[in-house]
Amino acid sequence: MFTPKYGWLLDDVACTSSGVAAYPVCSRSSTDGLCAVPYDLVGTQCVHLLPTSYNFTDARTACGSTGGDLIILDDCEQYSRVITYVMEQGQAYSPLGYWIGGSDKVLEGQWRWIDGSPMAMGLPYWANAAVGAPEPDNPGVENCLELSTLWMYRFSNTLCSDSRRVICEAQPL
Ligand SMILES: [Ca+2]
Ligand SMILES: [Ca+2]
Repeated sequence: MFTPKYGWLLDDVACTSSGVAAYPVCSRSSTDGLCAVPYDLVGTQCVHLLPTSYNFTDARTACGSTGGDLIILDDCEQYSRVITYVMEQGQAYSPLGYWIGGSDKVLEGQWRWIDGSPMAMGLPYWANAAVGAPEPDNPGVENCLELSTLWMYRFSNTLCSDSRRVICEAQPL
């Protein structure tokens, strides 16, 4: 039968009591797997949505000011988790899309992540609409990568000068 000793809801002992070896509720020593504010842990990545829109270059700078950079989505499971997170977080907004960390600015048609790694093309990442050309389209014109809300959060290239909301990624602590 439960009998509080100190008037608390749980029958615990004071943190200062002698003879108590370790009480996790009294101290927290590990931050493994957690993310620095304002980032949230989403699967294996620390993710943060910026509250306002920027062009692609300014989006990278804005992510940098929060300790990260544009997110890299090169794993399909993680891509799915982040989409779910964005849909949950972005309900109050009606954006056209979100910048993520890829472009073909260096060499037209050669899509790369901002860490220099090559990007997978086609499905399941890139949008392939029933009308018009599949993404990426408009060669030489659209050189920056967004998750398009018009295309169910699939990849689309668009003008780097366009204004989009932003998904930032930071390294876990
Ligand atoms: Ca291009
Ligand atoms: Ca496009």
